[in-house]
Amino acid sequence: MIEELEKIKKSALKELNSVKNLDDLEKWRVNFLGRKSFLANFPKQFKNLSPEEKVRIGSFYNQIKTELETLYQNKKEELSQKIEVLFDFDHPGSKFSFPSLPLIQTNLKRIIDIFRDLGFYVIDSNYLVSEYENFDSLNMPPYHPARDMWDTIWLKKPNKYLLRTHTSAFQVPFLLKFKPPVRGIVPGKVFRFEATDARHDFEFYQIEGISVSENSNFSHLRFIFKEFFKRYFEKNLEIRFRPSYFPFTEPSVEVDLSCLLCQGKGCLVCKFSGWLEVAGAGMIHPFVLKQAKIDPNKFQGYAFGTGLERLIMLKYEINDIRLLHSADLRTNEI
Ligand code: FA5
Repeated sequence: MIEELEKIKKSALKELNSVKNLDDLEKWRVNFLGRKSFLANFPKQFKNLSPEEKVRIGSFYNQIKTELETLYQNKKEELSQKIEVLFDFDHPGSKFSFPSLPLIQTNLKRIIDIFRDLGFYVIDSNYLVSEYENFDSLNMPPYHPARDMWDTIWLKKPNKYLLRTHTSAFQVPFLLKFKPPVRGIVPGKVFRFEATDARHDFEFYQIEGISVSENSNFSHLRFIFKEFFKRYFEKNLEIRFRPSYFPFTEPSVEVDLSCLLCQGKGCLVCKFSGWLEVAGAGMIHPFVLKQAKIDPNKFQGYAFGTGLERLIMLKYEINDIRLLHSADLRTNEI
């Protein structure tokens, strides 16, 4: 009988070792300590034993039973503290990985690197600017109707301050700080009080480019655009320069790229035109050069402002700009 008890103890310890969760532990309890278990029914054999054997085997039986009950309690406590992580091997789902950096940051960094390679300074700038910086310095006095081209978020206090509607607000501060000949970019967020749709958001990023020297001219601007697009998109895209109007450039153009989302066939993003506007540009107006204390008879230059999200949309074939600012992690897994 002693041998039988030892055998049961051995197999109970062995099985307890492989118990990994509370369900299995309950099965173990029923098997070794439950009403129908060998141990629970063992005392029935005592009636055939002599009084000495009853004492000897009975105390050995009690010792084993107490030991197994204690082990059971300890294991129960240990398993109750563990949070069980179950993995369904039949339906493992798709791999989930956090992007190291969101699309906006990685692409902005790439663009900054391209312009650095093309010989442009990079400067940081403020979101909050004065009315003079955003409008007056750019040839748009208070009565100028062109101010309506930018739906503006004004501050109540201090008044005459606003969230910049475009990075062009930094043309004059940039040129005051760095004297010509100079080339630089001002990347950053801009804000507009406007309704959103697939290609417009109320806050987005622009990259302002400025180049002033004795002979910065329109063909330089075209070259910089072509080179920038080639390096950024890593292929040759069709570029279109369309005559346009900005009070701070003369002549002015809008720059369009063939819509990669629909291969030029027409879609909601390109408003069924086959082209997507990605930048405004032109030769800097003499009025602006004078604000920066630069002699327009001696120096000339070009400027451009391109929208970062529009470029990302084309590169990654994203058909709604709002996805880029949403919390949907799938957008950044591209
Ligand atoms: C401007 O903001 C001018 N400051 C650009 C400029 C700079 C002209 C220097 C001349 C010289 P515009 O409002 O068109 O222009 O915006 C420029 C670019 O920003 C657009 O081509 C587009 O790519 C992007 N953009 C404009 N509005 C939005 C919007 N609501 N959402 C996302 N991107 C926009």
